[in-house]
Amino acid sequence: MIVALIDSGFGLLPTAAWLRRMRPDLDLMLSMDPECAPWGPKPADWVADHVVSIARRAVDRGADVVVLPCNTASVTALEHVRADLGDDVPVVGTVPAIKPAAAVCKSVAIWATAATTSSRYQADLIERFGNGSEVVGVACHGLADAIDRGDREGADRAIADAVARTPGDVEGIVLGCTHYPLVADSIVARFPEGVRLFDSAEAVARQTLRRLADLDAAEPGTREFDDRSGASGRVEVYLSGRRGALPPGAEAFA
Ligand code: DGN
Repeated sequence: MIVALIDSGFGLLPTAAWLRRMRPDLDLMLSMDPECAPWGPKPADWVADHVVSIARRAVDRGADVVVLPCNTASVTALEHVRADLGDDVPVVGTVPAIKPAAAVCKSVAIWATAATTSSRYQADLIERFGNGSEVVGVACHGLADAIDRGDREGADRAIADAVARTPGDVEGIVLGCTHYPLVADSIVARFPEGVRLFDSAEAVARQTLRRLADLDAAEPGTREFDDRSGASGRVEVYLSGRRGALPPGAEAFA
């Protein structure tokens, strides 16, 4: 079975790492988009069309399941991708981890792209799962982009700017952009009194495995389940654009 993960850039890595840890035999197809990243500031219609076409290409290349380990893509494109691919290909989206955060923290900040913090979807999640806690959205301008470019100073500036707009008594930060776990240490270092971070990567990986199991149960034996007795699955990386290589400086976050 092949699992395709689609994000503008390195945000898909934490979910890929969980999948790899839990099911090392799975084949992974990682689609990143250095040519058009970041998606956060782009119009929602553009992101939806763009993500639909990347998902379609992944299925043409053999993906059995499509995962959007990207909040921006999930709030803007998830339903479009599901409608486009139909019932045969499960599509797994990402939801900011508001529920687990609000269950244990009285003051919560959701750090995410402007597309996510301003979405109706996020407002609904706060309403449903806020649990009476103080929950505020903080748009982190330029942070995902700095991470993709391996720009540590730019990432530190974007983090400092987000800290300045985060309530001083915050107990938990929801990493509502899948890029941000890659700079978790730098975020925690800004809160000397301590703060808890919550992200969705493990939950998205678990949901993906549930959908794979559903597929296998619905059509036993019709898909190739790679049984290479403990051998690692293949990891294929697709990058958009003419650069054809990891963004400059990317190794700084490796
Ligand atoms: N990783 C994406 C997210 O979770 O929202 C960020 C997308 C972007 O391009 N800024």
